[in-house]
Amino acid sequence: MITFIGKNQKTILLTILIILNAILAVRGDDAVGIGGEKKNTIEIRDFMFSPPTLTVRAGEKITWINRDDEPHTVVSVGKNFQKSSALDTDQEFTITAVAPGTYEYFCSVHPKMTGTIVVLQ
Ligand SMILES: [Cu+2]
Repeated sequence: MITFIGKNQKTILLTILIILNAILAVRGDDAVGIGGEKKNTIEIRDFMFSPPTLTVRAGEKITWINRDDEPHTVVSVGKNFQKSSALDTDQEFTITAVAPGTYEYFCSVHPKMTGTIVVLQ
């Protein structure tokens, strides 16, 4: 037997999905995209990395996005990951977390801007 989903039910389902996604997004580090892919985003705003410390699991991706009008970079203190180019406004930079550990990074244009990535097993 085939069950049809009415237009209204579809709208309700979609609304629930959007609300669920918003709730998860508020939690910050565990936001799940529509495709179910986990997204770890660090916003660069007002010369700060937000959140300043991000915890992820090995294998996950981390994306920085620059919301300032100034260019910023993402550079690993211990050269543990590839550094970004100078990111312009709304430009993104993504790495994949591989080895568990704690990784400090900074902005080479403004070295007082620092952040930490914690990669769990
Ligand atoms: Cu900067």
